[in-house]
Amino acid sequence: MLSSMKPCVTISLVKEAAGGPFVYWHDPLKNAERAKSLGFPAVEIFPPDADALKLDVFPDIPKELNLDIAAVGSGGGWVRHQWHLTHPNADIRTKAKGFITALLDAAARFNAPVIIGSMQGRHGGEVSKDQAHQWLAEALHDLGNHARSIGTNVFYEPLNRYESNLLNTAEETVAFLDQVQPVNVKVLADLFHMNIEEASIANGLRTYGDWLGHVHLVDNHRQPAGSGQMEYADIAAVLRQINYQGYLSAEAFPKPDSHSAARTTMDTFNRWFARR
Ligand code: LER
Ligand code: MN
Repeated sequence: MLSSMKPCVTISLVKEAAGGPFVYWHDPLKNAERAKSLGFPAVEIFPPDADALKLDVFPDIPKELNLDIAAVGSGGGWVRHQWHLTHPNADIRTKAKGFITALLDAAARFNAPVIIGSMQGRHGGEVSKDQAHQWLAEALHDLGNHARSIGTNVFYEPLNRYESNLLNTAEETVAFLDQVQPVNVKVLADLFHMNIEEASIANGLRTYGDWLGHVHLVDNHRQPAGSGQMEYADIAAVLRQINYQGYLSAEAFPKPDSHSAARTTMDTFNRWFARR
């Protein structure tokens, strides 16, 4: 079967995330135009909060540029407020869930799913691993149900061990999701995290199979795909085998600069992942 994967590139609007692994920074319209000039059909937005996506402040990128919003990141709730879904304080867990719910609502006008990455939090101290998993399961249920009610999805992103200790590998993640069965929840596979945690990134992607909804395309050192030692041939072969039809979204440091990082990613996408 012919598969068609699509390239995408991140734009961060969060000034507190300075130094983070996002390709373009600030001005969403100007940067989406630059992405479009390289042939990207979509952008992924990292907003400070849901208000930043409101009609009066956020440009209608789909209408103005005919680009899609592939996904919206929720990490602003962690970076700016230190809120997360498995925090020992119930009030903070509620704030984290409210932050993501508001983003789902705001992103729905672009049909954009919302990512749960750093907002998943971690266990430790007074919070056992079982307890944290239970809270994560409840959050994915509730947020997935909300996403279903407005016709969108949640992308759950397993992180590497230095960023979370909840679910690090594809095997653990799929076992958890198969048991919890949250609706309208798909997995975001970030190749940088997988490079740290998987014996084989290709096998990990095969394990995700139908759970896979989004990919963060990046090289082993968090720099643009194609600038490191990641083996894209194997990764592309598995994504074709599992008939992955989603985005490969560049989430990488803007090295040597944003536009060059986007161009390197696009060259890598065209070399390994474009339809042929
Ligand atoms: C952070 O490392 C990351 O990969 C983000 O996509 C998570 O929010
Ligand atoms: Mn990521």
